[in-house]
Amino acid sequence: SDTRGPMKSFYPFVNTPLPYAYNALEPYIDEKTMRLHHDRHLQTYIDNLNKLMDENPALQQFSLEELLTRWCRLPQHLQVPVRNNAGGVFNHRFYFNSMKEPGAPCEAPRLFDEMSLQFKSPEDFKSQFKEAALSVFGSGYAWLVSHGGRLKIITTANQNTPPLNSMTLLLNIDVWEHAYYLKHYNMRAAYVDDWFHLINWEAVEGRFLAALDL
Ligand code: MN3
Repeated sequence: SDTRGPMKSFYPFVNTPLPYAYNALEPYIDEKTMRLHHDRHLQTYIDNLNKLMDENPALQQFSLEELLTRWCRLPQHLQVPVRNNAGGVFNHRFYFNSMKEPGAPCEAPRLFDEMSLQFKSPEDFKSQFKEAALSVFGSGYAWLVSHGGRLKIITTANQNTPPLNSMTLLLNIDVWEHAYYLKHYNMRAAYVDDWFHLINWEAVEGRFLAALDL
């Protein structure tokens, strides 16, 4: 899972490479967008988080995930910077790791069964997820999560992360304009439609099964 075990990461954080080539998501997401998004936008969150933790060594004991569950108990002047920068690192990694090159067969049989129970069908899930992604005012994310044994679609503003101690995160889409503006201009709906071709359903299925403790 992305929120437990070997995926835990600690200060100093490094910008791990994408799990695919920068142009692997063409034609749905272009190479230039991926280079800017990973090498500049994510890098900036990593640099800012490392700087914050460099200046506040008491934070260095916490993993990325722990920062995201503890930010509200930190001294007040650290709360927003930790939430924004740790969130910016976590949310981007989760987004990049939730995509793969288009075309290869890639399914999530157990999750699709559950979607059929809870959303009528995987197609109904898609339309509800798209609606959520379009509903984010300004910058943020739409997420598929498992919460109390139910699949839920939620949104977060800015770089806020859903509560990791009560929800299992399954999938997210970054709807900040930098995720799509070079190719799709201001047409977020076209970006979301294209992004559906890139979902790494095997990874999402893995997170779903881990949440069931299978
Ligand atoms: Mn982004």
